[in-house]
Amino acid sequence: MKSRAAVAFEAGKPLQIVEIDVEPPRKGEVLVKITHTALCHTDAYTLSGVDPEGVFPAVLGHEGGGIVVEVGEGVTSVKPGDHVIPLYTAECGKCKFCTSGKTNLCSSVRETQGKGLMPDGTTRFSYNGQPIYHYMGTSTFSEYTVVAEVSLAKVNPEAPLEKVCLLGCGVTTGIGAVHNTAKVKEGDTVAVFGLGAIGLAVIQGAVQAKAGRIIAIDTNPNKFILAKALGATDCVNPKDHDRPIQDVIVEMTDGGVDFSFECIGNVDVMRSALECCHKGWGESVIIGVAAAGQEIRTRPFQLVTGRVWRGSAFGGVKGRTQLPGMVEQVMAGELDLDPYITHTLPLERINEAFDLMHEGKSIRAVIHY
Ligand code: NAD
Ligand code: AHE
Ligand code: ZN
Repeated sequence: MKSRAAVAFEAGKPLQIVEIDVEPPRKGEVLVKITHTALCHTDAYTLSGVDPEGVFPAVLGHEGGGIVVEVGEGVTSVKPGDHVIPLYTAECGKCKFCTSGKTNLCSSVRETQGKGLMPDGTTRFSYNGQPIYHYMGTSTFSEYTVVAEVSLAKVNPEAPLEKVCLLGCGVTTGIGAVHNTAKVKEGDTVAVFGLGAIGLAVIQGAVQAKAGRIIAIDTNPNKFILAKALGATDCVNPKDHDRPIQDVIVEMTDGGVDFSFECIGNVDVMRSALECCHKGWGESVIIGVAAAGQEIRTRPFQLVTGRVWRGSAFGGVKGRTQLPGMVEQVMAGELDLDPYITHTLPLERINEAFDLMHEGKSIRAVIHY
């Protein structure tokens, strides 16, 4: 079939809106009509060319929602008409990782996913007879995409896909990192570095956990308005200080925070996030993605004296098990996604959405087909 898609033909170049060919789903695969997709900074990271797993030409996009059109052989958990959120972190329920009870990092399709291929090692997309690669197992920048069954969360069909598509990455990642990775408790002090969708979702999660103090840090002061509205108690701009930001936070908090979250992808900020943690127990969670070749540094004494460095992927959330419940929270008014949606644009204007992100003017731009 034909599908409108925004294709990344080359690293560092704008996407091109073209009509691609999409093959039917094979065994264990599902054809999904994407109705909405948002952009995440990770899409921009891969498009920039520094992602070691970035292959071109590709259909990017990993924060979407849609409707099942057709299922391949053996698919039993979804059927045509079901509403779904594609998952870049699959959940097969059977692999060593899924059965460990320790992680959400399912291994079932991860290897081929990282090469831009479906689990059988081939691609379902082509343009003028040339193969186009998949991305993160989701490729939501195509109106029709093929996704592995294990990479689909079936959600309430009454839920607004133009909003719950955000649960495909950013909001789930931030909220999940607070509850599943850090396990923030009532009264804890939290520092959040970077106030895009991920950092704002960390704030929302910290409020849910009844954190005592939530310190929001960004070099763009325009981000403080929403951070405060979502529950940040203090806002700090590193540009307002002529000493390391970790020193400022340590002074503000009588020795450091209980938890910090790096939501930027900047290895220098990752160091600040670790070093603003309290001696003896403070924990820092890296969420931001930094390119291959980048390395984190700190004096080992920081760890010897009790600080802990962790990382979090998709907020530690098991998508097929947990996303339906998060969608219900949205339906019940317990989780508000509206503040994140700063722009809504048709697919044809997706490059403007990337510009808005780079200019720091958007939190999430939702693209509709
Ligand atoms: P974003 O671009 O919308 O937000 C980043 C924010 O960081 C912006 O507000 C920017 O002003 C701020 N910032 C930039 N440099 C700064 C600095 N030196 N000090 C303080 N603030 C600074 O990005 P996003 O979509 O929210 O994504 C954030 C990061 O999280 C990206 O690296 C993305 O790839 C990553 N990410 C990781 C996961 C995961 O599962 N680990 C999931 C989603 C996104
Ligand atoms: N290909 C990238 C991977 C970067 C990365 O860490 N991705 C996050 C999700 S970012 C979503 O916006 C993740 O889940 N990582 C775990 C995984 O299995 O990929 C690179 O830099 O190599
Ligand atoms: Zn993302």
